[in-house]
Amino acid sequence: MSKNLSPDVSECLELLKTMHVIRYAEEQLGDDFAAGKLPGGVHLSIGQEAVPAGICAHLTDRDQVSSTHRGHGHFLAKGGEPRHLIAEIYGKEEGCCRGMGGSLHVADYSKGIIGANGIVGGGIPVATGAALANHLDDDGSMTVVFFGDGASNQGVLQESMNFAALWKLPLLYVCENNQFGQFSPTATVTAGVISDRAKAFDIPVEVVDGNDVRAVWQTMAGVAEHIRSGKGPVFIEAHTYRIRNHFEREHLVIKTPYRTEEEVEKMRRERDPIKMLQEWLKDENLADEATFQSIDEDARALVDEAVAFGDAGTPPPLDVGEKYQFVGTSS
Ligand SMILES: Cc1ncc(C[n+]2csc(CCOP(=O)(O)OP(=O)(O)O)c2C)c(N)n1
Repeated sequence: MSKNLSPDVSECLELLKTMHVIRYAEEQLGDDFAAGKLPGGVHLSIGQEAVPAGICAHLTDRDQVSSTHRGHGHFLAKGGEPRHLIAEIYGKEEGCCRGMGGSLHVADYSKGIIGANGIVGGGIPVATGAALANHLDDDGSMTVVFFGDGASNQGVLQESMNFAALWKLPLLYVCENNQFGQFSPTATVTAGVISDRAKAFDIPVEVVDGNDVRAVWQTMAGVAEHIRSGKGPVFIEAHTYRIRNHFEREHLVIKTPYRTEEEVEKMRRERDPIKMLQEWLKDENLADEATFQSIDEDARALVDEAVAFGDAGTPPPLDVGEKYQFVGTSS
């Protein structure tokens, strides 16, 4: 399925910018949470940015993505506006769901972002329905469902794979195997090889280094072509690593460590997808520090603008329940 096609320099720089925007937005949200500024919690995907960046680079607004509780990166990589994400998480009317969804439910249908989901595996049946619509529309569009290694143990994944394989749905399963499900190392709660589950349904499988954005991009180039040509679903297992805690207040509730500081530090040092791409570009003499700095500054400016937009946003109206939750109650 591999097309042997690699991203060119300008595509690499685009990928770098996408990863920077995700990183800055999430670092900002982590700081905001610590400062008590957010009305809800956040699950950050810092360290995992290469997966949504490399996958979504091959999607258009007509394609759909469904996501997880760790969904900011999917939202941004699929073209969601940083200001709509930040305003949403700040609980403002200008957010992508009018501040009613928060981090766990970010969505923007105009961009094909059909929703993050707080229920582990909950995005899988939603994506199956979207892919059925793609199939019936027969317009070359496709759906991607991102989910974690923990979600691979949910029964609904098997139901979806059975249906998608039989109907040859244009559906891509992307399992972000970040080595943990909440506070449990994956190996202690998940039997076998995750992508082998797809083989039981004759769904083609690709396993990729999910911290190497060029590898993810390259894998997706072939996979998207395969899916769009009507050959049915594909399963990608992307190996990556969650640098941050499961959620931002984890240290207050988890007393028994499930990984060492040294391990996290080593991953941060050696396997950061942003550093990995920059080092490769430098080693190949394809980009220099000045280019990196300018991309970094552009990404930071986008996030700063998003924060200002969110700060200036409108708090929910006092009649919020009546306005958004109940239909047809007022005459
Ligand atoms: C159906 C369901 N069961 C349990 C939970 C609690 N929960 C929230 S996140 C999580 C771990 C999910 O792990 P994984 O799918 O690997 O995603 P990751 O957090 O690693 O991104 C669990 C068990 C939930 N939200 N939904």
